[in-house]
Amino acid sequence: PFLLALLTHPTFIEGKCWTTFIDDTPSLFDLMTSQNRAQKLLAYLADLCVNGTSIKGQVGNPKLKSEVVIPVLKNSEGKIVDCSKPDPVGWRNILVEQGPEAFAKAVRKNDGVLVMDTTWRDAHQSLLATRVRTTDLLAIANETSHAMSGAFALECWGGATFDVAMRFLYEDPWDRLRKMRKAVPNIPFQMLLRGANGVAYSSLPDNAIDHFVKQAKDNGVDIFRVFDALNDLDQLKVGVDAVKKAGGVVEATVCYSGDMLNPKKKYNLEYYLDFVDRVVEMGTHILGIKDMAGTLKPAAATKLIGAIREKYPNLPIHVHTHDSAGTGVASMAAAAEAGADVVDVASNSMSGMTSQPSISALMATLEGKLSTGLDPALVRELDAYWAQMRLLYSCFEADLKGPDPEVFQHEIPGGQLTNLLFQAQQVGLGEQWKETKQAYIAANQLLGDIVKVTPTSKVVGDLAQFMVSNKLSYDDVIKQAGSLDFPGSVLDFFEGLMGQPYGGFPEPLRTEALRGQRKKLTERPGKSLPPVDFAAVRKDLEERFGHITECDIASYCMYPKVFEDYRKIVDKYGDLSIVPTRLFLEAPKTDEEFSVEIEQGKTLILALRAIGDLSMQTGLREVYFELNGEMRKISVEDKK
Ligand code: 3PY
Ligand code: ZN
Repeated sequence: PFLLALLTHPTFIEGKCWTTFIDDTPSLFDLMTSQNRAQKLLAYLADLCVNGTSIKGQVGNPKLKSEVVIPVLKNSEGKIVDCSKPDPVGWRNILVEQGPEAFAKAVRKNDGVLVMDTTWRDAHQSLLATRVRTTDLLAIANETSHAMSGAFALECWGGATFDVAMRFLYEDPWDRLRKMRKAVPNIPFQMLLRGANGVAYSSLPDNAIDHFVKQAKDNGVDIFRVFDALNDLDQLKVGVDAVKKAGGVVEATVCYSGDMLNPKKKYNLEYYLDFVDRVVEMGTHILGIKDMAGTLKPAAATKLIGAIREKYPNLPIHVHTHDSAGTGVASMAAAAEAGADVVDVASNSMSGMTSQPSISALMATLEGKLSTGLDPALVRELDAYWAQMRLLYSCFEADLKGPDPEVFQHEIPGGQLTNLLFQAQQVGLGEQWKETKQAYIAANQLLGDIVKVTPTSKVVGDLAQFMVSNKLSYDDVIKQAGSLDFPGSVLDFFEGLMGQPYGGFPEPLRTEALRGQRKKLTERPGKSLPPVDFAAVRKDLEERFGHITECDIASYCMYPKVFEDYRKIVDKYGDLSIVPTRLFLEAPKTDEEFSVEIEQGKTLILALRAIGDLSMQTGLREVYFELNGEMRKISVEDKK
């Protein structure tokens, strides 16, 4: 690339090159960098043309064929809102100026009910396999900062978005966070933190959690919803303490499981009230109630939130649900009327079923009773964008057809339900899907009716799939436990690597499954993990990858292999987050012109001109692009 930059430089072409020309012409290096970038981008596109998509989970191509249109926002009075800059007004101002305690007090004092919009995190995690890319969030950021300026928060980071960004979208999650923060300075950002697991699937050393949370806070996260997948308070505390140290808003969270209205169920009102007492002792700014499967029925919401509100009049309460059964709007309305300060919703086109309930439906339900502080017209206008995104990302849809109250029986969390359904659809959705749901119920009973959310929901799901593929009933598992080759996640759970379940582990199943080959932890796993030596990690990564930031170190500690693979992809293809989504997922048509802004003010005009024949000797094909008027040839291995 440097030689190309030199040879194409006008001074060189004119033959006026002098001996110190290279040293005196730093722009050559910029030119080299952009030519290098262009070359890497062409390498990605050429591979897409020859081998098709490499994005896991993609079935077919985006349904959206036209350019994405950014809606012009018109408020309820018919006035057009100027969205050329972000809105300066919002709840974040109180937080930044007065700190977390004052923010929490102001939230509690607010009349009406606030909403958190989950569209940028849980909604697409639950409906579109977490595949929404940074570029598509930034494209609507200014409009969002205006339309949602009265929102409690945007949930936009953490959960599965962290590893999916690197693993499947070839993006840096930290870069996403910084860019979103810059584009939306007025609305608080919330992330989902899996307690002592950070954003991973098992426990990390405590200092890795502290380090991760500090980077998250410094790069733009304001509010941390901290949960533990077994409601294990020791595990939860690791996350809570990390957020306190980093100066963030703590939303310590209880996971709602089962059905509180059913007296035969394990998790009842006493259980939740006791948990809340402990969380209040631990010190939290806000109480989170996380109904990850959507089994919190409206009457249960009234009872649970009503009881907590009575006991803790000053504690801000924030409720989360999934709309799998179709009861989400009613449950969130009931929660709000029982005294919740904040409830979770998503943009209409990104709501419903395994996602959060619809924002406009909730606002209409509460009309005349409780105000959300949002303009319904602006909220709807914003959704015109998300309707297009749903088509753009159609190739990741699990294609749910309607709400299904069967969730009250199987209790599968929203995100996992879409995942399991997607897998079942790939093999025809017949008997096997029914069997998987039945097996999930049996697996949960075998494991002791545990709280099911990442990562424990995976344990139940893995055991269910193991039972289906080996044709094992509940009784078969009990009888044959000593000789079955259980999935790794089940053994991890039995070992205690995910914490301690309420009511203890099921015996003798645990002992028989572990067969003395693994320990039985009685304390949280992080207690016995050696702390991370950050200096050594930095040295190792710098030797292998060159420039390394604190955020890179945090990524590596969370997901070593995923980070390494991601850096290799970036080395090969450059920063792919700048590529428009349709082009990222679908090969361009021959002679179709498209543009990519590789850096501010530097746009490449591209067209695919031809794909050559396969060379039998080399296994390569040549792909011809026109780039800013010049022909470029890229050789690609044909993997098909
Ligand atoms: C996650 O942990 O990613 C979740 O969304 C759990 O509900
Ligand atoms: Zn959720």
